[in-house]
Amino acid sequence: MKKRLIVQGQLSDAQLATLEHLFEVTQLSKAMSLDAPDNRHYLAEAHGIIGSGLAITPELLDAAPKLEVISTISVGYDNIPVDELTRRGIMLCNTPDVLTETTADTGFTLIMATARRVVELAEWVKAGQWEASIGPSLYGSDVHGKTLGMVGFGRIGQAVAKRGALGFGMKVLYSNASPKPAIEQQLGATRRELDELLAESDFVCVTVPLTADTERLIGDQQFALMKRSAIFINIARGKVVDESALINALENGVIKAAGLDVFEQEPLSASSPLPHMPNVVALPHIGSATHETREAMAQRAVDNIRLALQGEPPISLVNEEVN
Ligand code: 8YV
Repeated sequence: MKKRLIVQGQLSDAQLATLEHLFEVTQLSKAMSLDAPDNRHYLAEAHGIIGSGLAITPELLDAAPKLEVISTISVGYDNIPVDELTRRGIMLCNTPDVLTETTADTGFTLIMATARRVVELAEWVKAGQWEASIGPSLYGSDVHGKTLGMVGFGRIGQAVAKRGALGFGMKVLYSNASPKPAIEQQLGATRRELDELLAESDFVCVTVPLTADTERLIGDQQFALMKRSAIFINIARGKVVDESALINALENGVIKAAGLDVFEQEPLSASSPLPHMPNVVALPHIGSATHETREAMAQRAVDNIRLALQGEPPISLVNEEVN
């Protein structure tokens, strides 16, 4: 008998066909909660779940006693209780590597867009105010040659730093739990304590995963350490930052500007002042959202779940102790 799986995310027709060939597939809309009463019978029989933004809780796992693997179409898995999965012998697979360069491109887009005030100026042009938009009050800041402080220096952090150091001649500082000697040498980067990095950087770019240790890592105290000319970039998770402290810092000139792809609450609440601030560029969490990369992420997730359910090692297994 074919194993059963639930799909709750964007797969191409070919990817879906691969899975349907091997498994009994149930597709659920993203709008529908996985453990809604109508879905309980699918959960009860499911051996695998594949999707993005999956809301996984211990209660949902209780309702899915046959579950062997969850394959998330994302590199981050802060929405999934990994320890709980491990305890139950359920594999968790994610999609690292394939989104690194695209997400780093997004980070650099935000660096450039905030520094050169691209969105603000484009609005002036759109409004037919060309003349008004070219005075010194709307000049930007240079990016090349400045100091880029990376908070977190994993795959994505290093890829942003490469762009800065090799493409823009930036001096790179990084804070990370462990030193990264090879890339330090390649980029001439220096590891710093977080406080020192914040004080010295012109651009502070956050790429740490959201964990109990990094939740609200950046708050009032940290913004106060930054230069008043500092530009703050977040392409990690909104909850790494105390968002009211960020709003306060932007409103009161504690820092100059922010480029944000992620927010404490997503979708961003309509009452948030952030997207309306002239010194903010706010994006709707599109770090990895290109056709090529989303396709590659979905393919990785399909390969992971296929291998896991066929008893072979998946390509990217988060909780290796389960296998
Ligand atoms: C995802 C992301 O696409 O991979 C991640 O962790 O943040 C994005 O690339 C997003 O989480 C939607 O699933």
